[in-house]
Amino acid sequence: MSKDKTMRNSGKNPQKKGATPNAHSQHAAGGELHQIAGGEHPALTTNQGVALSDNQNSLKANPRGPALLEDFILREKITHFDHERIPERIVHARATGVHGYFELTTSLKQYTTARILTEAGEKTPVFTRISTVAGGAGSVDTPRDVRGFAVKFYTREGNWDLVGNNIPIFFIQDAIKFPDLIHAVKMEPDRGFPQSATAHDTFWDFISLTPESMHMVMWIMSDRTIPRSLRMIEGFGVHSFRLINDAGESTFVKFHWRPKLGLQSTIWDETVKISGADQDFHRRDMFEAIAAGNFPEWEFAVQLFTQEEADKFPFDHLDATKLIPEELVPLQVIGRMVLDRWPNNFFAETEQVAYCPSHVVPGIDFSNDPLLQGRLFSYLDTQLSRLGSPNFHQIPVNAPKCPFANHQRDGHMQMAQPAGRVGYEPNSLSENSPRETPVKGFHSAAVTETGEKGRIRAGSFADHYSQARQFYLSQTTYEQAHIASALVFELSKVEHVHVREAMVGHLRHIEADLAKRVAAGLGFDKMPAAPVAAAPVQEMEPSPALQIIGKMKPTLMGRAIGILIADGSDGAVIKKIKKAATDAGASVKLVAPKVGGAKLADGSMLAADGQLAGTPSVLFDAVAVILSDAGAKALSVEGAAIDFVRDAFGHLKAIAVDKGGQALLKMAHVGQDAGIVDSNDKDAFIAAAKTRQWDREKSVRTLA
Ligand code: HDE
Repeated sequence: MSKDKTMRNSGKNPQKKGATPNAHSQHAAGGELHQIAGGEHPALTTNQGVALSDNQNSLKANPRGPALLEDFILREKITHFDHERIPERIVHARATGVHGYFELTTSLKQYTTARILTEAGEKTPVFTRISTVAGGAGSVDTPRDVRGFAVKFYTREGNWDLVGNNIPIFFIQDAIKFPDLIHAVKMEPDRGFPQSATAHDTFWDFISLTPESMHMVMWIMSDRTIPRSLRMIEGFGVHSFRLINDAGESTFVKFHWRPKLGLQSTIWDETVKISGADQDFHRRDMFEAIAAGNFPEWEFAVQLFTQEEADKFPFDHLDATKLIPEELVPLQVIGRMVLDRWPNNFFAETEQVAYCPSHVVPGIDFSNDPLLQGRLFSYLDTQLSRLGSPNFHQIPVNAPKCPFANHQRDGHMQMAQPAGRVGYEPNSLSENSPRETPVKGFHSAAVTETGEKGRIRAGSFADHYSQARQFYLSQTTYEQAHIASALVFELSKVEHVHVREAMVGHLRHIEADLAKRVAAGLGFDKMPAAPVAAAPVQEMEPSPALQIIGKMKPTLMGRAIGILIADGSDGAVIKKIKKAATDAGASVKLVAPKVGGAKLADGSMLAADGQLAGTPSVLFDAVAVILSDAGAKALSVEGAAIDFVRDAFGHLKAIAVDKGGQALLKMAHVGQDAGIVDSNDKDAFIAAAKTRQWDREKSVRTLA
């Protein structure tokens, strides 16, 4: 074949019968040409609707010659590609977004006019985006980090965005500190790392100089920041908001989301290994759950309180570093959210969705929390730079689902085509142009503001340690140990000794034993000095609702069980365990040295769901190891098999074993305890799998 003789259409990709039509083709102009292409599918066109004859070869002066500038098809395609990325969010770049609905179960009619909170039984569509904070869009799902929990309610009275986190408080009290906080936590600017971890000098330097962060430090060092699944985290609106009723009276409110599957976290060593085994661990978990019809669900609850009640709190509810303990103001469950539809397109929806705390509806209003007040500015501003136009509300995921109309006009990427001469209000020229709604339109709470103008931090914001202490003392001993160990881990990554010392100094105000444990873990031979506290530390009642372990649910719903098998395994035992786990609500995966499966004792082949080296036990909540004696022997020299059982044990998981499984445990030097269960006793295994073997932990690692 001569060099110049080329195959013009090589690489053509015939579309399969019944394949999903390309949604983009809906926008292509109709016409004969577009229908005839290939007979069954729409024509591939340029963005101007011109059908392409060849999508494999650019236009060249001759078959081996230079490309021609005239190739408008190549230029259009490459130019569009070059501009595919938009600036990622400065924070919360990495996320998972899902559609669903909110259903009100109890009316708050006496407190608010907001229809979404008054019509029990009514369903409102939502789009929920759960994110990490510090890492970029391509970072892993599982760093130790706060999770953003943002919900856009498409209500009949306009969009309401509740842009919260999975922790009910925040690092700082005033929005003016936010850029400093974020510059400290993000990758260090000279070296470009770490990408998504808090365990580095600049973060802890800033924190150690910011006593108001100490309560948040307790939360982020707890296992709340290493969740097992996005379906197993709580969400909080954080700030106090106001509800306003039809008499114009306002009541303060805090918003809470509580997961139906209960809270659950991972063990730090497990988290570290998950990051390697599956960078998309949380996104995949959500995707698979939705695909399987296991729709995640949260209760929606409120804490309601008046100004008079707030005046009696031993803290200021306008200070976002404080929470209102459930024991002080109980939660009232008023609704639920179900997430049931994965987006069609990640970029169009999860990336382009634009949340703004300033998006509220009539009947909901803001408090004076200075952090919230700053956020009311920041989000609209950031959407303008991220999405490039004040018309970002026209992007389908952002557009209200109720009618909206005003006289705002033009701008980049204007999609609307308003007709007529009138683009202003008031006017007398247009009968049906939009007008004000004096009574039912948005009204702010009628509050009187007095006092001295200035850059002043309220004295009522001065207590930085009492709730940090309350949080620590409310934890189980296991959780306290995890907090102490996390602090030792994080501060061990800090090069500057004076920063480590300053942090331990703060801990002395929080709890003496915690300070001692961390100091010992860091190898200090004497206790660093405690800084002067701006307000005396108050002794507050412990709040068990702040625990994770106390909020775990004994269930296998939403959990995953891995069964390790090999050639010679007993099929009947595998089947029994699999059925028991599936009946209890778990998803089950078979793991074998080869993904093609294992040849069972009876000679039949059983396909595996995962290959051993790529499917470690960190991906499961409990495991079973079902092996023949020969299978156990063969696996005893496989590092991945040894790690499988050692990690399952080290991460406090239940392990069901038959005789061969027990042999592998022995060869891996894994001990025995109540969490190691005979595979014949399926009930014992299911019961053990519903929890973690907390007592085991002291036998597998030194906790600070
Ligand atoms: Fe945000 N935050 N934030 N934040 N935040 C953003 O807005 C900001 C704060 C939260 O899934 C940005 O659209 C300031 C508290 C979530 O798209 C930006 C302050 C809480 C998300 C911004 C805070 C949050 C963001 C970046 C201090 C919990 C992701 C991209 C006053 C209540 C939303 C964007 C999504 C995102 C600013 C503090 C939650 C820059 C100035 C407190 C869940 O506007």
